Amino acid sequence: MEADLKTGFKDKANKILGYHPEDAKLSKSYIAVAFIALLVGGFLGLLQGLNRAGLLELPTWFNYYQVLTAHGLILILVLTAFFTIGYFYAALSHNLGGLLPKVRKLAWIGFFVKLVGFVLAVIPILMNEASVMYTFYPPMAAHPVFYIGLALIVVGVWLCCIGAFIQVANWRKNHKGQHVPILSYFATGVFVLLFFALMFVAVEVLVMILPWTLGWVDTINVMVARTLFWAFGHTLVNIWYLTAVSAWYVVVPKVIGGKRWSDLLTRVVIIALVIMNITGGFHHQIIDPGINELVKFMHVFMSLAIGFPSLMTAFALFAVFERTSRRKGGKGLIGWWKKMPWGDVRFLAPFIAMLAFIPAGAGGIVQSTNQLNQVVHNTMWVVGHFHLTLGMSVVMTFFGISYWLVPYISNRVLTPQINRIGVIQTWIWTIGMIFMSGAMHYVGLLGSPRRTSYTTYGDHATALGWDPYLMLLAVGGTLLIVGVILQVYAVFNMMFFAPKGDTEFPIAEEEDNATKTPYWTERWGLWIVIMLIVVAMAYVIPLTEFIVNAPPGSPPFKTW
Ligand code: HEM
Ligand SMILES: [Cu+2]
Repeated sequence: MEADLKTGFKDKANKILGYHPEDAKLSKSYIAVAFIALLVGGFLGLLQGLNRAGLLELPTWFNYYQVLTAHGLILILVLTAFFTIGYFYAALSHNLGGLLPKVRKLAWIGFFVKLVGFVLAVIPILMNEASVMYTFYPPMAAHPVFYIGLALIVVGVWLCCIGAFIQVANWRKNHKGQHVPILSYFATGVFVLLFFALMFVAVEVLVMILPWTLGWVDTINVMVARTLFWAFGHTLVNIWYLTAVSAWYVVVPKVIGGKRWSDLLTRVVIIALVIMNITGGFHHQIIDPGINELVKFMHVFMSLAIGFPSLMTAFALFAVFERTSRRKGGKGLIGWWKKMPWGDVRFLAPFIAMLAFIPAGAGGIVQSTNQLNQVVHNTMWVVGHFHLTLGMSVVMTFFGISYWLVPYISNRVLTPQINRIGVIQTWIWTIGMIFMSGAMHYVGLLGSPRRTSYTTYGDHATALGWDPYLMLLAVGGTLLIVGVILQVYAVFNMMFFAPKGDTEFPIAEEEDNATKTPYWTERWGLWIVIMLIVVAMAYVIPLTEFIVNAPPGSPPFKTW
């Protein structure tokens, strides 16, 4: 009887919190994989960092390029995909009254398909049959099993996209005339982008690379393959960004006890990012030959256009900080600064992540500029750039999310001890990344190439001049691995050992006097059509050109 009462009470509490045990299990599995990936990928990163500083020679059976391919793949594909899906599925479940059974099933099938795909991709890497880096540019060719693994990962993510679409469509059918709750609206944007971006890479892998590595065709069109890769890869970058931004807009204001900034502006930012995203791919191919300058210019324009919603975001977020702290009595020009909860990791981590996005975004503008790109292209600068954007802005936001999401899906609470570990972790990660990414940027300007195992080029003076910076890189990397260990410890502690209890899913309310968001923001069909038109504008002409005036195709090469 008492037990009945207890479970009855618990059910009610769960309803209020929107916590569904079956859905929580799904998210927990996704998040667990993400953080195991962080642990493994982080250690591989450390090996690279130590190697680049000349401190560690890697064995022939696990050489630098195997490590590098695995590091890139594990952190770029596994960590981010599993975290994003675990996080947004928790949001969909919480917002939309629990996942539909078939949606949950799709996400589970997707989970295992991705894991199988990942194992298939890793085996050839370990056997030294796939040192093609995570970009797998032809004409470098790996063992076909590597690409079969990648294709399965694509299918697994697609299943999760479809699941999300079914869930949102079902809710909309039952809630005619209502706005999709804001985090689910973000999720919709992210899954729409993923769904379409993956088509490019699916065509690249299934139609071009697999037949070529299986020997069914002799040659491959390298330009088409690279272009398809970056139409996907560039979009993926913005998918990470949009995921982080969702927490900045919706969660952080709640954590600091404030209100959300304009709902309309938030939704417009999402729409803008969805429409303008895919079309920036050529900024990764800015010095590739055979692409008309006008087309390159258009892609650069579209890349920079994304700066606009980013500036709107920056404005909105700082306005929220200021308003909230003034309400709490913060005075003067910067007095509000003191009222922020600096000791709360759920605020501190995403806040520093946001700050990091300022230099990170500036570096991105440098790289999108043709002349400046010539200076930094394929140097360590680029590696510094994406450790700042992805490794800092995005991943540290994910860390910040983990301190409430993991307790929420585990039905446990964040203890002061774990919060303290989180705060320490945040500072270690920040300092480590400043060292590592700073050193990478600078040594890149001095000419040190990316994706190159340690060498002094026969004690050439220029190469010797890189050494002090590469040493700083290794120092940063060592701090980061301490950060990785703390973070992974915190996540698994919160998942399995923290005290039981209910944790809130933090979603900020709108301001009391907020104007009503017009219903046109819900017209996803229209946004997708506009997106496809913009994509066609950017890609139809160059791809036709590459195919009609194709350069000689290339046979596969094993360059390692
Ligand atoms: C312990 C923390 C980390 C360390 C010490 C580390 C170190 C490194 C180093 C030294 C490289 C370089 C090399 C080269 O071009 O030769 C590299 C590449 C890379 N890192 Fe990290 N990293 C860490 C964390 C991360 C994280 C969290 C992410 C993303 C979520 C990430 C993503 C990448 C990617 C995508 C590459 C490029 C691989 C390629 O060029 O093929 N890293 N990392
Ligand atoms: Cu890009």
